[in-house]
Amino acid sequence: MDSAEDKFCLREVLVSFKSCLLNDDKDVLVEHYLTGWKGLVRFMNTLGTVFSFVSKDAVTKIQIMENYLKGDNGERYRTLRSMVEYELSGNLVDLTKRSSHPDSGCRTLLRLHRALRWLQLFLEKLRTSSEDSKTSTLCSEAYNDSLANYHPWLIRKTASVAFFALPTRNTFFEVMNVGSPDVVVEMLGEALPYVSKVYDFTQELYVQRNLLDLP
Ligand code: 1Q0
Repeated sequence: MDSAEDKFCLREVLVSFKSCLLNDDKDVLVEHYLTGWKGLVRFMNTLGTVFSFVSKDAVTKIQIMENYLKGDNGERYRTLRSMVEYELSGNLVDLTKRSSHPDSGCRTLLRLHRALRWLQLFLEKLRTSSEDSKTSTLCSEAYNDSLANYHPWLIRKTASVAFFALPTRNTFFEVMNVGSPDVVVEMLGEALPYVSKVYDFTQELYVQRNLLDLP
């Protein structure tokens, strides 16, 4: 069994998103960004096997990014800005069709970035929800306003079925391992602005470099 220290705590995960902001929020450290994602995946794994198709894809993408970080050009992948500069200037990104660089850092990170928008919307809905709110509804609303726009019908359908397996709002709050519902709401209020900053910075960078539609 997990010891108390091993138990997932959402506060720590969200803090990773704070610690990945650099230079007055004008850059993001890839390593800490991935640490945040790994924590989220750990959380998702506690929700049951229904979500394993989601966590598998997230793990694959985290792994692709970690391999770049560990590779010969790892220093170029230290921040999002340096990754984008390096890959674009070296023609290492497939811009219209996946071909010679099907798993570029830019396209892989874009998938995580879109998922981060879902997370931001979902946690904000949880934070402001009433005690009797249905998590499946909150989750699917957040999904429909974000990730669903990039997913084909079959994934949308599978996701919408999986959402019914989500635990209740109270159980969710307990698994977060932060404290009473009031404390969770307070923690989310403090931590979510950091997730938003990371999201906004990435979005701006991708808009500037015209990278939002990478195949
Ligand atoms: C809490 C419930 C989790 C619900 C997650 C919502 C997303 C569901 C749909 C995801 C389908 C993923 C299947 C694969 C999709 C790929 O095709 C797609 C595109 O990639 P590619 O290479 O085919 O172009 N991949 C993605 O869009 C990336 C999806 C990654 C999703 C990661 C979501 C992880 C979220 C974890 C957070 C756990 C919950 C934290 C809440 C804390 C509150 C206690």
